[in-house]
Amino acid sequence: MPTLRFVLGDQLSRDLSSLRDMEAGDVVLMCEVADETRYVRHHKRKIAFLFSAMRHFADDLRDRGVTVDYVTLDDADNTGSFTSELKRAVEKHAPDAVAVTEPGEWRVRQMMDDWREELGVAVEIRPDDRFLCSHEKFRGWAEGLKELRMEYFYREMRRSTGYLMEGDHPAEGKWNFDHANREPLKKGVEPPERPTYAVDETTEAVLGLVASRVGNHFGSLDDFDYPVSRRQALHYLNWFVEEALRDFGTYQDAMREGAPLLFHSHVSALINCGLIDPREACERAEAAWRDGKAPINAVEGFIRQIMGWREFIRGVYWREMPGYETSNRLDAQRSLPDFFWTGETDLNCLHHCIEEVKARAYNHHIQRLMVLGNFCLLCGFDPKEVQEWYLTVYHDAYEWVEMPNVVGMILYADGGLFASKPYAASANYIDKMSDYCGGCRYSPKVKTGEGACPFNLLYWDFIVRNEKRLKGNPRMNRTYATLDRMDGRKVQTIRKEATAFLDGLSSTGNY
Ligand code: FAD
Ligand code: DLZ
Ligand code: SF4
Repeated sequence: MPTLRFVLGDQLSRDLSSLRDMEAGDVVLMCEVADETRYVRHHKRKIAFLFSAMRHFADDLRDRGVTVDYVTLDDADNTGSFTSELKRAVEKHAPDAVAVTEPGEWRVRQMMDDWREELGVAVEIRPDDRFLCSHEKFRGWAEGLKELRMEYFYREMRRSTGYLMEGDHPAEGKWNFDHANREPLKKGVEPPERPTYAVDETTEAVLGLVASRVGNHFGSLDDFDYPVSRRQALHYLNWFVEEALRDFGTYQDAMREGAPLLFHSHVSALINCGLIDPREACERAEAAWRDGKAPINAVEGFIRQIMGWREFIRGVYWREMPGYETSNRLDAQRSLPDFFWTGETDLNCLHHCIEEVKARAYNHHIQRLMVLGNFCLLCGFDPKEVQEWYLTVYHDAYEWVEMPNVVGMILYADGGLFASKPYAASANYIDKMSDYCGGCRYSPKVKTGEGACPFNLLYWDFIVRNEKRLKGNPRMNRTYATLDRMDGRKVQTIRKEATAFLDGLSSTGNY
C-alpha cells in the first residue's frame, strides 16, 4: 500500500499538506483517542464539537472517493493514544510511508519525532501551511529583537500578503484603526440574531458518547447548535461578514450581561480545527470593505486579529518552546479558586463570564483578557494553573494559541516579551465597557471598605506587590507616580483588605 495519511482533529482541511498528493490506494487515518480527551479535562462541548467535525470531515473525504480508516472512541480495539493507534494502522495497512502535517502542540511534535523509529516506516512531517507565516519567516523577523511587538509584525504581514494594501500604502491611510474600536454598547444597540445548526445523527451520537465517557468534565452539552461541517462553517462565516462585521470593530471591546457573542465572529474554533481557512476569512472581510458593506475600522480590526495576532501568537509559541510553559517572572504562586470551575461568586462580572463559558465553551476576547485574565493577574494565580484552566474551558483552545495569550498577554509571566506592560486594570475599565457593575453587590466607585469592588483593592495591591519588578518600566511611570502620591494609611488599608479578600478565596483543587 502506498501512503498512510494521518489527520489530527485540528487538521480538518481538504487542502492540508498531508492530503495534497493523494493517490489511489492511499488510506487516511483519523482516530478519537482517550489520551487527547484527558491531557487536560477539556470542556465536554469542545470534545463533542471536535468529534462531530472529525466525523463529518471523514464523511466528506469518503464522498470524494477517499478510503478513510476512522477509529471511534468506543471502538473495542481502540488503544487510546495517537502513537498506539498509528502503530495499529501501520500493522493493518502495511504502508510504504506515513505522511502527517506538523501538529499545533509541542507535546505532539515530540511524539511525531519518535514515530520514525517506533514504527519502522518512513514518516514525512510536512509544514502546516494553513498558517500565513512559516516558522522560518517568524524566526527571521524576530531575530535579534529583544522585545517582539505585534504591530510591526502585522505591518510586515500586510505588506507580504497584500491584504488591505493600496500599492505600498495601508488602505485608507493607516495601519491600525483601533482607536475607533473601543465603544461601550449603547442602549438600544442589539446584536443580530445568529444562525443555529440542528443536531444531526452524527452529532447526536457524539453527544451521547461524550456524556457517557467524559460526562464529569467541565461544562454543558445542552442546546448544541454550533457548525460541525465545512458547509455549515462557511455559512456561519458568510453570515458574520454580511450581518455582524460592520459593527464588529466599534463594539469589539464591549460587554453586556446575557449577550455572550455580541458582534464577534465566533469562528476561532472553526479556524483552529481547519474548517475555515484564515485566508478566506480575511479575503471575505476585505471584499466586504471593498464593496462598501463594512467600514475600515471593522475590517482592519478583524484582519489584524487573524493575520496579525493569530499568526504572531503562533510564532511566539514555537520560538519560545520548550521552556515558555514554566515562565513565572512575577513569581505568582496562589492557587486558582474553586469558583473558576463553579461560577459561584458574588463578583458579577466573573460570575457571568464563567456561566457563559460553562454553557458555550466561549468567551469573547475582552472577557478573557480584561475580566478573567485581569483577575488572574491581580490575584497572582500560578501561571501553570491558569494555563490549564484556559486550555480546558474554551472550544478553540490549543496550546499554541492558549499559552502565549495566558503567559505573555494576561499574566506578564514572560517579563514582557511581547506586552509592553501588564494589562492590569481596576473596576473602572469593566464599569466603562460593560453593564456588569449595575447588577453587582460591589460598587466600582468604592475604593475601600464596605461595598468596595475587589478589583479596586487588588489593582493597587498588585502594583505595590510588584513595585520592584515593574517600577523601572517607563509605561508604568504614571501609575507609580500616583502610588507615590497616595496617603500611606490608605495604601495600608487597601493592602489589608486585599489580603483579606485573597485569603478568603477557597481553592480545594477538587475540580
Ligand atoms: P473575534 O473577536 O471575532 O476575532 C476574530 C479572530 O481573530 C478569532 O476568531 C481568532 O482566530 C483571532 N484572534 C483574535 N485575537 C486573538 C489572539 N489574541 N490570539 C490568537 N488569535 C486571535 N484564541 C484561540 O483561538 N484559542 C485560545 O485558546 C485562546 N486563548 C486565549 C486566552 C487568553 C487569556 C486571551 C486573552 C485570548 C485567547 N484567545 C484564544 C484569543 C481570543 O480571545 C479568541 O481567539 C477570540 O475570543 C475568539 O472569539 P471570536 O472567534 O469571536 O473572535
Ligand atoms: C482536542 C482533541 C481532542 C479532545 N480529541 C482528539 C482526538 O480524539 N483525536 C484527534 O485527532 N485530535 C483530538 N484533539 C485535537 C488534538 O489534541 C490536537 O490535534 C493536538 O493537540 C495537536 O494540536
Ligand atoms: Fe466586577 Fe467590581 Fe463591577 Fe462587580 S463592581 S461587576 S466585581 S468590576
